[in-house]
Amino acid sequence: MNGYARKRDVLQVFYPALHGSHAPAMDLSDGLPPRDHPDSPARVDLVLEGFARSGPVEVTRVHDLAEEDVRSLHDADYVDFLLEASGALAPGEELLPVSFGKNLSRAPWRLRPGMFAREVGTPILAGTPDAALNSAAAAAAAARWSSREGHSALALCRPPGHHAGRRRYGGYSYFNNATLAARILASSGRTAILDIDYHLGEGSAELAVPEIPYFSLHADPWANYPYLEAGRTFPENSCTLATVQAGAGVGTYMALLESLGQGIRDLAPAFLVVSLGFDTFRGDDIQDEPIAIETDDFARIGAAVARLPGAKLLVLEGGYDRASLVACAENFARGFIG
Ligand code: OKP
Ligand code: ZN
Repeated sequence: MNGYARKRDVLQVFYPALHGSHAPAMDLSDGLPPRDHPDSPARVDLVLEGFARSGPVEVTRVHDLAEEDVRSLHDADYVDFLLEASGALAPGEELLPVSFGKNLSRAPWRLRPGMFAREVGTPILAGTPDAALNSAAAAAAAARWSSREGHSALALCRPPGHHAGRRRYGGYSYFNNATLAARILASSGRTAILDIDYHLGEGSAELAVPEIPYFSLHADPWANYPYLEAGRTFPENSCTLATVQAGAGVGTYMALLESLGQGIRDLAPAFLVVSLGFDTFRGDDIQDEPIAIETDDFARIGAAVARLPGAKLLVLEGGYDRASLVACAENFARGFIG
């Protein structure tokens, strides 16, 4: 059985038509001078091109804004803030937090990012909420299709979502696309999330519930983004977290993935949401502690994911090295198809 588990091996792809309305210019989170923002709109088409090279795809362009779905996952004042703040911005203007962690609910909207933001790498622009709601809509549409058909699908979400918490944005994420997809799928059958982005999706971990457990393989989250504070914990009966040590090669990586996979096999889910990041690639400079995964290695990763139980809902997260994205995605898809 191949990864798509369809009679004709056509991959259903859900493409957020509005993602380009979020195009941040700079990422200030590593200090000055700012670097070009890694989450460029081009990423989506590069990943699509990689999948399309591996075999036939059927692309559905999604135009909706999943506001109702998103409001079922995130707090009302958080969603309201993003919509209100963006509505007041000039074209190209990027709103960033000025100070953090205060109760700023009565402050002017320009000071309110610090209530909800994790860092200064995730700006709000005029087009950000539309793009983020549309990204969530692509995940939701893929989940609804998958729950109806029982087959695997790909949601080309951008902006990503796995760092977004119930009332928190950061790590280029505003709404948690993968968790939303999982909640939708869970009404049709047992569902779990597997996160193989380079980074821990601490938003997904925070939102995990025992009925929809979260499994993640990631670089050390204290030494890499999301740079957890000492002592930070996650719901233990809902999260299985595994760390890839700095410098690890594909052998170590695959062994860790296999052992996480055992936990998923034990659950025998009908649906597996896969938070799929290509930023584990060796050349992706988002990594603070580089690991040695080559473009070819994504074929092994794709094959290992395909062997796990359940229809797979692939939800795009990271992957920023534009020169390698097509190859990483193509190899993943080839391995996944088998
Ligand atoms: C989002 B996703 C490293 C800076 C990291 C933020 C990374 C967000 C990653 N020096 N800045 O998980 O791919
Ligand atoms: Zn990442």
